[in-house]
Amino acid sequence: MTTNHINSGNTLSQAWDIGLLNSSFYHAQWVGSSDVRDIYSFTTHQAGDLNFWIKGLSNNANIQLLDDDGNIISGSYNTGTQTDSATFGNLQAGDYYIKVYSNNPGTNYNLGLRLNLRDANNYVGNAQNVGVITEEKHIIGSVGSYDVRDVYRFTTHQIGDLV
Ligand SMILES: [Ca+2]
Ligand SMILES: [Ca+2]
Ligand SMILES: [Ca+2]
Repeated sequence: MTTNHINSGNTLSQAWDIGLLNSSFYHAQWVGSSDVRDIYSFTTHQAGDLNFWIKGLSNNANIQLLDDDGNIISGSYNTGTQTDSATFGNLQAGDYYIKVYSNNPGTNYNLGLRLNLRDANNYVGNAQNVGVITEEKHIIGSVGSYDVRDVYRFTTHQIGDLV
């Protein structure tokens, strides 16, 4: 555990830059009376569901998600040493801040961010529409750790065997 009190930003302009977030980020830090907030900045290039949290608390601290202008768009405010965790669905590509703060004597925290990309067609609701199938059709895509599934939707106008 680090007890470095000042090495993450105290203002938006001094935010600790995480850079491009395309999967997950973990960081251990401290906030409290001598360092009341830690602000991190990050960028996303694709829309996704962002889960963010702080855990391992010995005193209360809270976490907020801020937009590029510093407006609060989500947060978790549990009391005491409970983990604070929140999910912001369908966060659009852009620049954001995470703010961790505490007025208590101080606490270590383990910050976590996880972004599940919605990169095209990962859900039935945003399936890629292949259109009417009347003959053989080939579609090239990829799936993997950043893109765990691709969902396609198609229409048929006559009864047939799907192979
Ligand atoms: Ca700190
Ligand atoms: Ca700080
Ligand atoms: Ca809290």
